[in-house]
Amino acid sequence: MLCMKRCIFLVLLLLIVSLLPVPLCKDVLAASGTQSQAYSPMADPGAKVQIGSGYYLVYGFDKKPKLGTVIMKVDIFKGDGGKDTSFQVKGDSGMPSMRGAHETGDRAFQLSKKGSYLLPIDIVMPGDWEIRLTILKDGKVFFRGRYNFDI
Ligand SMILES: [Cu+2]
Repeated sequence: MLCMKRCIFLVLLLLIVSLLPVPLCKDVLAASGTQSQAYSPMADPGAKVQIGSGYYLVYGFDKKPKLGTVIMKVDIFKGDGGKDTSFQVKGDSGMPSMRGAHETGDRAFQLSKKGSYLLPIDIVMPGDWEIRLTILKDGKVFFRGRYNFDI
């Protein structure tokens, strides 16, 4: 009888131990936030990108991205055409082929007087680049999109 109890205890313990690492790994991956899959590819600079019912954004750069610093600009519009500045915009950038080497982590775009969201992006070497946008409304993620380009 004692042995039976011990066996059941051991089986339960094994089950718990074998199940634990899976959710832990998923949490760590989700927290790193650098997985491209979570970000949908966006249309090219200058084009309308739908970001949810009734809203779209248009993004661009102060010059064609090249080595050095470029300023990224994001304008968010309500369906009727007016700018909406009630969002929070964050940007992460890096090279997909060198994951983790140049990632800046999410940085906040600054709202300009003209109602545009601005963020300097440092392109530090030639190759494949990715900018990942996160748009929040009332502190909740509203949209995630990425722009991939080569320098
Ligand atoms: Cu690199």
